Amino acid sequence: MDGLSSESLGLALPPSLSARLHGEVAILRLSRPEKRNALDDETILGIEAFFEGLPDAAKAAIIHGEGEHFSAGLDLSELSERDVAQGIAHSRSWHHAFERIEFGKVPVVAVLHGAVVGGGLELAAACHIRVAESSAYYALPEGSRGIFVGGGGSVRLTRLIGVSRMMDMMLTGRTYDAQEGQTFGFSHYLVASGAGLAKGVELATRIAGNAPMTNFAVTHVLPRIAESDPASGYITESLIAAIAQGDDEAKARLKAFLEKRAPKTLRN
Ligand code: 1HE
Repeated sequence: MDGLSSESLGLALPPSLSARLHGEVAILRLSRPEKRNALDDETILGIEAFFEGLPDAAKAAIIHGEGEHFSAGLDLSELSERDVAQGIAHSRSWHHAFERIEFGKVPVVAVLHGAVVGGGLELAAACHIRVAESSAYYALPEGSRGIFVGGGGSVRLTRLIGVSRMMDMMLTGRTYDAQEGQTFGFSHYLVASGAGLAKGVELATRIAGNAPMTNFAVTHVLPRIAESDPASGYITESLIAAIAQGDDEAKARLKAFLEKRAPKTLRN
């Protein structure tokens, strides 16, 4: 994948991150393999800056990790000296950064391999699509470290795998492998070791080809509808459906289908 043509994004990022633009897909790589892509403050701010600063040319994004692991989670070496107020501020800084992913400019695909643990799993949960390689495994070692999740996991992971499964992971230190992760909803796609980035690029390129209003509706509106009461959900659905279908892009795509110029929806 490194051989693919791509250009630098020109963003000022810390050395723990690197970014490039491949076609319409912006690719962010966690580049601190010597520390297993542990997430220190600088990296979290860099992730926020990347998603905030995405150029208009980027229509989808990917986040993946260099080395043997996606991410070992929170950089534990930064943790020991924080008092309570600093702890709250730290957790909130992760929330702000990951909101730039979840409710940012473009859909985001996470490509997971090796350790996807603690804050690394919280980061993955903030993305919209997750591709796992067969080497991926998932854990929440916070329990054994005497701490709690702080990067949005209690909201996003409970949505993904349920309170019951998350409780087990945190209380017993249980680890799920890639196959279990696929079954239980951590990942959407499971691929062979080394094939994750290519699959991520394939999916992100397809996503980038959607009408921008559809991508906005799916990433910004759908999750809000899912969490509202049904009556509010139905009316919000009608409104966003009308907005999407009133867009010129939707009209052009429907016309193309009716004139037999668009692909059919076929079985794989
Ligand atoms: C680290 C970290 C880290 C590695 N913070 N430095 N996360 C955890 O509890 C997971 C902790 N890490 C591990 O269990 C292992 O490192 C791994 C299974 C991920 C990888 O093992 P391995 O054998 O490949 O690497 P290693 O020898 O353990 O680590 C290599 C170096 O990375 C080493 O530093 P060195 O200076 O001795 O070479 C490690 O100290 C360093 N390293 N992981 C700091 N996490 C918003 S709240 C979120 C709360 C959490 O995320 S809690 C979960 C934290």
